[in-house]
Amino acid sequence: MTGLPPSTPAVHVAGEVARALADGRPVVALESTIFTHGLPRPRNLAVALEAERQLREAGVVPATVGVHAGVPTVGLSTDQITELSAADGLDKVSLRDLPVVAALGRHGGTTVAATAFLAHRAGIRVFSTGGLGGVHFGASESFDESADLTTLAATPVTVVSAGVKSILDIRATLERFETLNIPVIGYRTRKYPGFYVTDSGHEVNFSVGSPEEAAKVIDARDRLGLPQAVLIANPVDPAKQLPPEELDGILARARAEADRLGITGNASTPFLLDQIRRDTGGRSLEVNVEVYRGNVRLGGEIATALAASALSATLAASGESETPGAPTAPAAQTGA
Ligand code: PSU
Ligand code: MN
Repeated sequence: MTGLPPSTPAVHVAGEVARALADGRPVVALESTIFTHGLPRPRNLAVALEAERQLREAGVVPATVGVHAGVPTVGLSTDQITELSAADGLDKVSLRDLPVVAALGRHGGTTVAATAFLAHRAGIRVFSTGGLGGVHFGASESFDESADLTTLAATPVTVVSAGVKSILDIRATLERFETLNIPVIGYRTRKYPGFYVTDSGHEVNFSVGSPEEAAKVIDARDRLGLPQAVLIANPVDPAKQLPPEELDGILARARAEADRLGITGNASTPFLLDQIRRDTGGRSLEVNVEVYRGNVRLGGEIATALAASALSATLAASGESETPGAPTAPAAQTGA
């Protein structure tokens, strides 16, 4: 693969996404690490395409974000998603990797950090993912803390997740969110979700009860000119979680195996998740998919509420009257 010709835009925004944003219709960004590094094949592709379909059916334009042949892309095509989900040796691209992978013309799956950056740059306000990066156990010695944290402190998007990756030090991560001025808001709960389980055992200080209420918080953040992301923590349905009483044992066994094999750094997440999947006979994978579905749904609802509130603000400013509660998003365009 060669480098980019000088005329190539730094970021490619798909036509469908650009048109929706220009029209004020709802758009939700989706990350690609989830299908390039997070989920096993062939389920990864099915989940990536299902998320896009789910959004379209709700009248929301999906914008899957990734790097294709060196082009940071907001709104990968179905062919590109298919190609990235099957590619071997593809890079996991956090924000610091973005210029390198772009310059070298490589393919990459973007993490929460890189996806949030690209989504915001394209003008997308809402991003749905599974679990965020955060503070690893032993970080006070290893310094292993995800760049998701510092990036979210400087990127005013909204990220819907089911908490942080299950293998992380959740208490320490919540402390870092506080230090970095990143609001963490439970969706209809004050219990911070634990990704595979509804309740991590940690509390957050606020909750919102509806997509409209979440949209109000986001609008307030924007009016204040604050640069931080708003995190919406959306727990998995309790009926679909992993048995909470089994989780500690599952995590401890996965960690012990990683220690035994000396697996560290960014190889540790894929290894641990795979261990957890084997240990649970595949149940963790089903929960992971369910968690993502719930976050995609809620992201779509929040994006729709934000689009409606922007529309009513525009109507109010132009002196036109607005039918209370009426604005609905026009159907999504399905063309590329
Ligand atoms: N959640 C998972 N698997 C993953 C990730 C999250 O269940 O692979 C990815 C996300 O893209 C997140 C990234 O942004 O891991 C964080 O990785 P790191 O800790 O290396 O920054
Ligand atoms: Mn790390």
